[in-house]
Amino acid sequence: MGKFSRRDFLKGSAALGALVGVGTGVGSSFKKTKKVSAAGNTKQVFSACPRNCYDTCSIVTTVGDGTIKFITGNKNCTYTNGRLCVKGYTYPNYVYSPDRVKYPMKQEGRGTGKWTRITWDEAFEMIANKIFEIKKEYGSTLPIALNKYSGTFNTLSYGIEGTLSSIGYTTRAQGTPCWPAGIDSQTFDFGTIVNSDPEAMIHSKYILVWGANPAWNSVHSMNILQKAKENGAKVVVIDPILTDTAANADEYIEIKTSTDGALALGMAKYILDHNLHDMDWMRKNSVGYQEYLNYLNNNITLEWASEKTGIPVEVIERLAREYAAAKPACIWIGYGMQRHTNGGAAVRSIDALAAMSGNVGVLGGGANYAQLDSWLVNYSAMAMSPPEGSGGGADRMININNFPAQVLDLNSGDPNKIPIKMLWVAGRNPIAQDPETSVSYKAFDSIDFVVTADLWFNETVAQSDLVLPISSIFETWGVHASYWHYWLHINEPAIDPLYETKCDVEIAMGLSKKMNEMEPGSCTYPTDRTMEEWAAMEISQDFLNSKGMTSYKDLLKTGTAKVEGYDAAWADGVFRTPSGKYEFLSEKCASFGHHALPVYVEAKEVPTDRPIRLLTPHWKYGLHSQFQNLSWMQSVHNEPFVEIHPELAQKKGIADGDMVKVHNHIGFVELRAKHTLTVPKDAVVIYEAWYKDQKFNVNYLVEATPADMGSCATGQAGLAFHDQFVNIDKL
Ligand SMILES: Nc1nc2c(c(=O)[nH]1)N[C@H]1C(S)=C(S)[C@@H](COP(=O)(O)OP(=O)(O)OC[C@H]3O[C@@H](n4cnc5c(=O)[nH]c(N)nc54)[C@H](O)[C@@H]3O)O[C@H]1N2
Ligand SMILES: Nc1nc2c(c(=O)[nH]1)N[C@H]1C(S)=C(S)[C@@H](COP(=O)(O)OP(=O)(O)OC[C@H]3O[C@@H](n4cnc5c(=O)[nH]c(N)nc54)[C@H](O)[C@@H]3O)O[C@H]1N2
Ligand SMILES: [Mo]
Repeated sequence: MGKFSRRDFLKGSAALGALVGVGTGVGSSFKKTKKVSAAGNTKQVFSACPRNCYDTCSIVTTVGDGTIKFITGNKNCTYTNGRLCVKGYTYPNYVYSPDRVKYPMKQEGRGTGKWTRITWDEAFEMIANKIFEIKKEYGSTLPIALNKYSGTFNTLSYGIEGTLSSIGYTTRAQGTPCWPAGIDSQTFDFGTIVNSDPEAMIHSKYILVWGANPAWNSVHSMNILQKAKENGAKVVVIDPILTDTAANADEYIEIKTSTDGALALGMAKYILDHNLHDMDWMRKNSVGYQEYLNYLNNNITLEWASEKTGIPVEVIERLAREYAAAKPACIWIGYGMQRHTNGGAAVRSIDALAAMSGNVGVLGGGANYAQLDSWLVNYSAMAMSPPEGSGGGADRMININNFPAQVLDLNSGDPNKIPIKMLWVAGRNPIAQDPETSVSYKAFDSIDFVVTADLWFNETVAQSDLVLPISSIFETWGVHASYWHYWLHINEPAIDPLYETKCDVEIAMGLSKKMNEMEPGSCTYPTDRTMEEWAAMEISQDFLNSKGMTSYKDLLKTGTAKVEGYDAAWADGVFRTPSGKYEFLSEKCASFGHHALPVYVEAKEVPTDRPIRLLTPHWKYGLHSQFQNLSWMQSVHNEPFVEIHPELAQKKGIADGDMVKVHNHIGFVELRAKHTLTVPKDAVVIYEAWYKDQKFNVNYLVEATPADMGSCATGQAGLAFHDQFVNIDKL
């Protein structure tokens, strides 16, 4: 058994241990697709989109004469349902983009753009020399850091983790910017995260989309919401922004940012007062319900909830009544709403609302946030152990959500601190995506040697000494799970790797081989396994057995198969908490310094010198820094903008289309203002979008403010991306 707990990398979650509860004995009932077409010399292979996205689509790729002809969604996966998103359909452009990193290259002076092509052998030798030098000087490999996150979630991209473990103990970025506060909440309440199969939302009669924007971030779920509506469900969106999801819903509730806990508690109070709660369910399945009901009785009023949230009392009452009366009613808890200093507490209040109203464990119900139960994979390429007697004793974890500041601290020259001398970046673009961009640049400057493995010359590559060219998913093998739906996909290479690109595991093996040539026995990572062999090792036997399959080759017939048993999460009433019940009162939560009950926690106070809230949610045409670097994007989206309510704009003398400066105590950006009634009057919205060949980066304005929760399940607190405050002035 390797030394990894999956928390080290998989969106940082530790709550993954229990891979139980997967339906067994379910016979395989796939449509057998004919894979090799008779027409001409084209063939079809199954691919999978590896991006960090709810939807994780299964793809059918048509290949002719060794090139990708076209791609489409795989119908065998009823979630993908034969369709891709606007970004996904551009994959052929992505693969054949002239902008790709084609060869290993070294840069003469970081940020100069003076790149010279080198051979793989030279690249591996440079890296190996640096590792040996560090080991000699420090007696351990702790000065080597790995910063890896979500550029790809192909489980076969976790390779460099294994190589680094095979040389000794190193420093790792731990945690996740996505969703940790909510994971902790659900860990305290349910024992871990398990959402009902999103496809089961068609059975809902009432759906609250609470702080999520699937119209942009999970487009395939919109299809399910639409079906639910056709079946008679009402869809209500709760968000400070009138999003495209809200525009497609039956009702939009504008809530004051970071007050969701008050709305959930207010609704629960109404339900309790009107005897609409499910006492039987609570008695049978939960602990601490009496304390929770007392808290509602003694502390919560509808007037208070209305004042906090800005939602009229009558509206809260009606929402509560409708939600409690519709059986079943489902809540989709988004990641956006928990990126706050009280986000974890808010999710606990929403969980409690679902539980007290009898909507947990029922088909079409749930407090659906995320899941990792379907990740029935072996992480074979990363599960390696350090050699006996490795110096350092254990890997050193530093917070991914405050990585630059922590690197600077270690590199401050304090003789008691082991510095970071070498950094390996893969599947990450920290200069673009991390908060406090100015600090990121300084942190990179303080590190001797930076290697980045990527497909593109992104902002982080620009700050590296060496770039290693990565092959796309169409050029390698993969096994892919989602954190939302329950399909497990296999990805077969569609074409040979272009140029001199390699996938992360091939790089891991190549480095191991080089190190052993130079110093025999210095790295125990395998050196000569094929990617197909790794793929064969990756899928768990339990999963194959449950589908009546014997090997990964069976999965290649359909490209995908569903993990069964999750139509209604927690239907068995067996929770993974210490008590085995749903915990309204959680001692574990208290042991992490929070209240044991799902109480209201005040929002972060608005600073008087920067009174305007900055929201930086995710953007429809990009996935973080990805896709937006491609030329096709320029025709639809080529200039950064800030959305501002006309009332606020008028106060500031800002006309629609004016250039403005958005600034605070840590930085500023200059961009064009767009008037819109869809944003709150006390906030401005800048999507965390990226622009080709432009220096614009909204994260110059974003401070590394921790969210309230995350350290229990992911090792580190989340990031309060949406508790940022700025000023705005006309330029
Ligand atoms: N202001 C603000 N900032 C945010 C957020 C926000 O809401 N607001 N959201 C945060 C969230 S939720 C997230 S998840 C992070 C995402 O931050 P990152 O994980 O850094 O995200 P990406 O830009 O998707 O991917 C990083 C890089 O991975 C590369 N890559 C793709 N495939 C591979 C591969 O197979 N191998 C290797 N080695 N590299 C590959 C891509 O080309 C890309 O350059 O951003 C966070 N940043
Ligand atoms: N197209 C596209 N799809 C993506 C991504 C992408 O970058 N682009 N990123 C992927 C990743 S890594 C992630 S983590 C997910 C993110 O998926 P989401 O969490 O859905 O993403 P966000 O857009 O950051 O936030 C969703 C909504 O939360 C709202 N929100 C913010 N604060 C509050 C609050 O206090 N209360 C309430 N009720 N709502 C609030 C925002 O206004 C926003 O509309 O999407 C994934 N899918
Ligand atoms: Mo994310």
